[in-house]
Amino acid sequence: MRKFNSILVANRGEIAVRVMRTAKSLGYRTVAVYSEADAGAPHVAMADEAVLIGPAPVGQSYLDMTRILKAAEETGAEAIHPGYGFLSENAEFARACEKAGLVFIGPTSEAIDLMGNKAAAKRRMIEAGVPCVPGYEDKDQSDEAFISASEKIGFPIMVKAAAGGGGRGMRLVHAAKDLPAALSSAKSEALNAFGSDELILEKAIIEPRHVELQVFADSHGNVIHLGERDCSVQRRHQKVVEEAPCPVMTEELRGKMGAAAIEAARSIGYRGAGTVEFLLDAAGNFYFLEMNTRLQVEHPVTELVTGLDLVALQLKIANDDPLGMTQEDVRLSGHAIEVRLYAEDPAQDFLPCTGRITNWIPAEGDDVRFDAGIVEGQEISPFYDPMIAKVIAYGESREVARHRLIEALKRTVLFGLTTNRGFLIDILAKEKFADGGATTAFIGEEFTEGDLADAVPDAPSMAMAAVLQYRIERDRTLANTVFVTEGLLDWSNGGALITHYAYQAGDEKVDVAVSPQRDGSYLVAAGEAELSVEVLSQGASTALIRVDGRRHHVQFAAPSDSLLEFAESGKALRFTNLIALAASAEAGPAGGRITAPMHGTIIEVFVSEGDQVEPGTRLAVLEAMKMQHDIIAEVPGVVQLVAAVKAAQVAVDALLFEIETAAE
Ligand code: MV4
Repeated sequence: MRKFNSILVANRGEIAVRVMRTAKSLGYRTVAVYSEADAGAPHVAMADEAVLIGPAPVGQSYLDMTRILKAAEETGAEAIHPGYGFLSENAEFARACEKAGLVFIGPTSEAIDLMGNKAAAKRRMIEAGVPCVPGYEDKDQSDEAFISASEKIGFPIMVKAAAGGGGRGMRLVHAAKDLPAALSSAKSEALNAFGSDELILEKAIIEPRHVELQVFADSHGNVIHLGERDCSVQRRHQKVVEEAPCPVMTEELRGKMGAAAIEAARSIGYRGAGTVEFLLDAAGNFYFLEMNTRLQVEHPVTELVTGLDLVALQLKIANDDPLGMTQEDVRLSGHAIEVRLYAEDPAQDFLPCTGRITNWIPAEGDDVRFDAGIVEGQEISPFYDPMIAKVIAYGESREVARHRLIEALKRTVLFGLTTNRGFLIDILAKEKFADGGATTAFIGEEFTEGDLADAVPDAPSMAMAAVLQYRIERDRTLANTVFVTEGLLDWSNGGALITHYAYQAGDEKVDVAVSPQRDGSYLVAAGEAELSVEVLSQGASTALIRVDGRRHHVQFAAPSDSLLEFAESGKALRFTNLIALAASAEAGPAGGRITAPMHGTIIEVFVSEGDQVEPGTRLAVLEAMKMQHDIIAEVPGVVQLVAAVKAAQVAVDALLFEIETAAE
């Protein structure tokens, strides 16, 4: 008999979907919890039961233990899987589950507490003989204690928040004279961010790799590792690319790191899935950094190289069953690489982007896996992490996996908002990455601001965009016409008709003139250039187009009369026909739901929830197409929802405000 037969997943997005996939396949009843913003989300549709736990903000929904425990009680759920983030590493939540008679699918609250403090964790790991970075992690937090420790450690030194993670409260100090200032600023940042100003010191490892070992421990004393993941490619302490195995791993080093990771888990009586993070230096020395007491975002690369289902293993352990396998049973084969596809704008310092995903056709294949928590038409809201999907490719070799991943990213249809897709392709294509030489310094070294800036469209792209816009308009017009003679589709009796489009290209406005030819091709004048364009095939969102003899596989979407979204090889361009835009500028949408009229950046927000507004009240300013646009209330009422966030990127049609009109 199993200890539990129903599982509440206390999470959202791709990880909630991922956990339920395995739970369902093993015959568990699944319960989703969701916020008002997620009513249409796939994790809700997928679950056997779903409970609305509150409004969009996480403090009132996914982070609210009381509401989640109440949902479990109401639905009779017997176990809770926390996913990652939210309550997954919250010892208090693990305790509360236990107290409520629920199985928490994760480690004990004691293990979470211990690993939640870097100083305590390091002291235990040193005791257990796990290699740690030389440093200082004692209770004495006086400047004198830190200064005298720094003399023994030697510079450069990393100052880190004991309660922290993700680089917050972290300072790199090169010389003794800079230490006191770094200590005081790190203390106040740590206190602010984590509610504790406890610090540790570590010798700074130069250009390390981030290599983490996946471990599993059951309640019968069995501990195994499933090899490593290299997560060195990060941006501001956010992982961007993860892979297994690590490109510079050897059998011997894996044996040593694996033994250290197993010892780390065994020495604290760990149970469940855990990840032991190490820094690996250029000489092959490795140092324990911290242990994550949850299933990680990047677990799929381990699944692909081991052939194991990590969520299934978690469920087995939570049922108090033995792992049923030994270290010798773990076989690593091939290579897997994962990238995190985000709704964010690399050209605007990676600002998150909110709005609707209007087109989403993932290029799935045998060795390509998409872990997505979104469906076409869904809104990426400002309330949660803007990750769209994880894209993971497997190959017999690293090179095969890398090329499969690039192709999958290129062939995926994705429109509606700005994403980091082009940036991901650029990373995967860099020689340094292809050679397996990327360390934690990779992105900083390989990408300048210029590399990340918006590409200025070239003449062939403008020509293809204009022809596509022309054909979409033509087909719409013809749909209302009774008789069509094939050969006359593009041809009027009076001779060639020329249709003009005006596109913004960098700082310039370019006139693009499309003239259909008798043979079905198009002659296009784009600024100074003259091009011959043939549409060889055209589907709903893809086309094969020949421009001056060169073939282009492109993707497109036309969400409105003026806008054509266009992508080639994963590089997205947005063509707004300024002529059509001017014509439609007056006809704004009426009513209480205020959406963004075009893609842009919110410069200012003037109202808060509960404010009374009148027709004409300025709600916000949107900067788009190098101009500022006032967002104006059109009905009197009370502001019910403010989704517009100052400095945030928004896509066309993204919800900005909801105004409840006064009752009659
Ligand atoms: C370090 C380090 C060098 N030496 N500690 C960054 C976040 C946190 N997880 C640990 N981090 C680092 N700790 C010592 N003693 C360099 C980093 C680091 C880093 C680590 C992993 C991946 C990317 C990184 C980027 C910058 C710095």
